[in-house]
Amino acid sequence: MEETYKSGFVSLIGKPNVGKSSILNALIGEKVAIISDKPQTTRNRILGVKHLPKGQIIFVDTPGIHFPKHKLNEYMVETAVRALKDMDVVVFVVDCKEGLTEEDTLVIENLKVIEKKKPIILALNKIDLTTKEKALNLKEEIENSLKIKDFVFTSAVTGEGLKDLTEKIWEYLPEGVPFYPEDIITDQPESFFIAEIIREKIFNLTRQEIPYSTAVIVEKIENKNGLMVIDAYIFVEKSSQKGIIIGKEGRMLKKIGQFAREELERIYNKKIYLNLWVKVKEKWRQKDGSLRELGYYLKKE
Ligand SMILES: Nc1nc2c(ncn2[C@@H]2O[C@H](COP(=O)(O)OP(=O)(O)O)[C@@H](O)[C@H]2O)c(=O)[nH]1
Ligand SMILES: [Mg+2]
Repeated sequence: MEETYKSGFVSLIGKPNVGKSSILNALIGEKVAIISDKPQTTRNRILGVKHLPKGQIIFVDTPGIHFPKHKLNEYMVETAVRALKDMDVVVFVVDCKEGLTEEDTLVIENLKVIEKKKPIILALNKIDLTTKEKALNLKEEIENSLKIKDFVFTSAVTGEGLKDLTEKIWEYLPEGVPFYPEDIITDQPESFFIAEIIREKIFNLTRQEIPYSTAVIVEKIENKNGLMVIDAYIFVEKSSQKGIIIGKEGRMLKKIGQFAREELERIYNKKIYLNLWVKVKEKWRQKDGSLRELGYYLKKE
């Protein structure tokens, strides 16, 4: 019998830093979402389309579910929780090196609401860092409080289990039509993606409150004679942070710009000129108006 075409939405859900975005990129085979070794890197819903011969899996990467301290974090958690609705399959990602934490329990509470309605597949990620025995203990612990359909050991770093994960998702994917054309792997505008790459460099290069107090907006992209000219603003919450982002003799800003430019040149295969400015937007993480200006808002349901 000929296999019918399947398509559906699959969200990657979990606490911060378990490897959701890394799994998304590894599954798609291209960088769609930014990654860092710090929690709360992802702030928005990030879509990645995996095209298969007989179907399409539309992955929805989400911010980690955590206990929010700022309005920005409330937005992030709400974004993740909303991504549980209208999904065909949910992939619950845990870090099996770390084991079960309070934040995982918070994720489980949110998943309990949908456990009867939607198939949940558990991804025991970072399996390269621990033993399968430990990972299975974690799985059992989770199964005490949550109904899962299946599980898989994964490593976004070595690629272990990713094919397995795709096959398990496939089993639960409904019949459907393609939602996106073959050449589309994400729905993010170029300006958003470039801003994310810049934000990733800030996450990787700065410490403590700095990455969390930073937002990036790409104001202008101009393509001329094979050159891409980008104007972008980095927003921080106070002037002391502006000083840190700029750095001694402008060295930090230069480094952020250089790392972002180098990666963007590789991605777009073009020469890039990146203009960066740093601006203070007082306490932007706490203010509805500022969050909206920076693109962190949800439509009313
Ligand atoms: N060793 C190892 N590290 C991983 C794996 N998956 C993700 N990471 C690392 O974990 C950190 C958080 O990854 P990220 O994808 O940003 O997590 P997210 O917050 O859940 O999206 C990064 O430093 C990744 O390189 C994995 O399977 N094995
Ligand atoms: Mg992420």
